[in-house]
Amino acid sequence: MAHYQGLIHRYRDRLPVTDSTPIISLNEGNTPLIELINLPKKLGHSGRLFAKFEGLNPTGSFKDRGMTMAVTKAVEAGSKAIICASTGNTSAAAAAYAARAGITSFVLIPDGQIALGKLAQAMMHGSVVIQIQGNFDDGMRLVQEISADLPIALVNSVNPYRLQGQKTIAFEVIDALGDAPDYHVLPVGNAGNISAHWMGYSESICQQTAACGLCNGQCPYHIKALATRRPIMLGYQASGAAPFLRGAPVSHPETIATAIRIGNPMSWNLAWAAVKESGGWFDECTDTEILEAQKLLAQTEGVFCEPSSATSLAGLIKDLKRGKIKPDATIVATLTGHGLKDPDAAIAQSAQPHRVAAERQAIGHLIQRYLKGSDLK
Ligand code: AN7
Repeated sequence: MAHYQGLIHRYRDRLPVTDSTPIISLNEGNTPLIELINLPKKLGHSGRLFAKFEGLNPTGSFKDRGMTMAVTKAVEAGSKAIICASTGNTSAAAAAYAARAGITSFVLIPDGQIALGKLAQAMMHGSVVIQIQGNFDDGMRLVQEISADLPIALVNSVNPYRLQGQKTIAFEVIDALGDAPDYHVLPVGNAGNISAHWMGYSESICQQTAACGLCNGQCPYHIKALATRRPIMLGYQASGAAPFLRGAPVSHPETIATAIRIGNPMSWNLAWAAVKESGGWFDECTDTEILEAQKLLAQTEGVFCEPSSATSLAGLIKDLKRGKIKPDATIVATLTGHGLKDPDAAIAQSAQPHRVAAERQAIGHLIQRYLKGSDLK
């Protein structure tokens, strides 16, 4: 089997690169599509439910897909430095890919509002970490101004190469399932990812839709097409940071899911187009619902994602209960980041460790109480 060398290598015929493009990669992509087996039963869902676990990318989030493209193109264009605003994961990815490329990265993060693992990554990879007394939206405005004045490449998702890289998630899902699922659900913050998913799915179907029905699937376009259809796209936001539900930017976004604590999404129009063209919708989840979904997934399936990522599952659970999604549908949920990114969120909501003497008897007693199914369980 050929050595997997990252998503640009794998999908280069569908990405804006040439043979001379210097590819900056950490072998990102090719993440597992894990079929959930216990949750569907619990939720009364007879169809198949898959988690596309993006937490298993090199820096632990889907941002690596976009960053390999953005940094590759920045280096190709001769940039010696990159800059981004971030709620954490973009800065971790920017820091790592800049290190790989041997260039400088500047990251603007909201003071005290990013998960510990992400901060550790940006610092460890040698990024210039700038904590601003403001939120992500303030940072976004600032990096746009700064990158317009200075010779620094902006690598937020307003950089079109970011979405180019991120669209490959749709290719992988189609490769794994043989076609698009019925529904694709994901969390929405700055809204680049839902836009990129839709781009990937749209590029995978027959491009000659006007001719459809005339060729019996035999025309060159149909033969080239990788999927026969596109999924219905469902985008879920945290209630305190839900501009797509309010119909306008939110000036003081608040949520425990700090990755999606964003009030003024950059890909507003693209995300609306994805949802409308696909026949989908946006909805919102409370912080309580998000954390419950995170824990449910961790404890029933063994999959540990960060709170923001669990928003996709929290929304899905609500829509399944309400009967808005067909009970036999094939569903893919993108789990955007790894649970290890945010240890504080996990520890705060879990059963705390037992503190006992380092003695066999004390530990034996404790274990016996669990085995008897006492109130501890
Ligand atoms: C885990 O890192 O915006 O809707 O600056 O880290 O494409 O913004 C992160 C976003 C979902 C939302 N899940 O994706 C950043 C940043 C996780 C995230 C999102 C983010 P978009």
